[in-house]
Amino acid sequence: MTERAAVKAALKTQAVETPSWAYGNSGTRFKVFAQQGVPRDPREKLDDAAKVHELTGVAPTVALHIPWDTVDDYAALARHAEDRGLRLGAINSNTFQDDDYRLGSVCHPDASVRRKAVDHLLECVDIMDATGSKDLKLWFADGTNYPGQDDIRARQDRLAEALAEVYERLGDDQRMLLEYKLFEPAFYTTDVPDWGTAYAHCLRLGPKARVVVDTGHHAPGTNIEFIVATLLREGKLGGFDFNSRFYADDDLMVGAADPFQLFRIMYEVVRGGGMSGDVAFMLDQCHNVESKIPAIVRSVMNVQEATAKALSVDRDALRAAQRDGDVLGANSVLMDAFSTDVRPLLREVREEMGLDPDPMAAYARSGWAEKIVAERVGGEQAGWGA
Ligand code: PSV
Ligand code: MN
Ligand code: MN
Repeated sequence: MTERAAVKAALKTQAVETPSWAYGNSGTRFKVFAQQGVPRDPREKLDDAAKVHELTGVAPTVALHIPWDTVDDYAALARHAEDRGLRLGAINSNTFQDDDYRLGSVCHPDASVRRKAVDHLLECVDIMDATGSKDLKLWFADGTNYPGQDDIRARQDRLAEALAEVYERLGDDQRMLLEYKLFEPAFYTTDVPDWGTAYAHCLRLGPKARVVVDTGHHAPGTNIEFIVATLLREGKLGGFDFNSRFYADDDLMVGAADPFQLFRIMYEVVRGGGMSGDVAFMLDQCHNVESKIPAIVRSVMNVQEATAKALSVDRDALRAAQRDGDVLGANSVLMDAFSTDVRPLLREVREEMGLDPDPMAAYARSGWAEKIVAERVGGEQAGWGA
């Protein structure tokens, strides 16, 4: 296989998971702008996700969020997905929306609230059994706002205890993906604030527990690719929640704010053997002012572009320059790959997959946007949170 053919083959097998909540209305704490044609239930979200997969060919799974995507029959929902060429992906838990969780969920000082939270996580594993989902994705809003509010160390003990109970419940092929976030909604301490804390818990739990890197969850200036390299080296990178940020947890389209950072991350993924299928490439975005489906298509394409550039790095030349201590030469090798226009290559990849080479234009021509606006009348639109 030529190098170009190998790059194309890798791009054809890469899978990007789209989040059910990105198809619904979302906003800031100031306002949610409703858009016409937005899904009213989980099935309609899957219908939109199927469109994204049809256009890109590389978005075969959809992450669910419970209870936002609650249905009576999860096996039937999985069949609805299958009928559209999709599978259900990670199950995201939600222990941050009930009044009971004012002081936390699995880290709450009151054992009865912790019990409620753990029961929800166990229910999520039941749902995974019904949907065939492999990953349980955990993000906790737990934390404190004021020094002294609660015992930092005791909260870690409660967290460890809760995670251990859920870990025990996982099936052989199921994984627990633990996501960290620097701050928000808590402003003084967050109970899983960084990759080190997530890693320490995952290490204790065992091989089925891995860390999720949400690209919007770090302090400004954090070298995310270093974290990626380290987690991959330790066999503990479970996946990504891809999005862009200019300031904090902005949840913008991935690759929009800093395509160079996305390339650097993808280079470490490629370098560290992360293209094997073990690392989940998920999107975690909210589209507030832009149209949902084309925004998700754009994000999928941005991941592909960064991946294509990362796969195109001349690794022999890079190794040689690094070995020779050729600082500028090594940097040039990497920059050459980043500066390459990979869009023609991706157009070829899509044509070889029987797809339109330009998914954005194909969506605009498809009539889907007009169809959902005409058909999805009445009922309540789904939002980030319902
Ligand atoms: C909240 O910060 C958040 O954006 C996390 O990144 C989760 O992955 C996502 O919501 C869904 O719960
Ligand atoms: Mn996330
Ligand atoms: Mn987030």
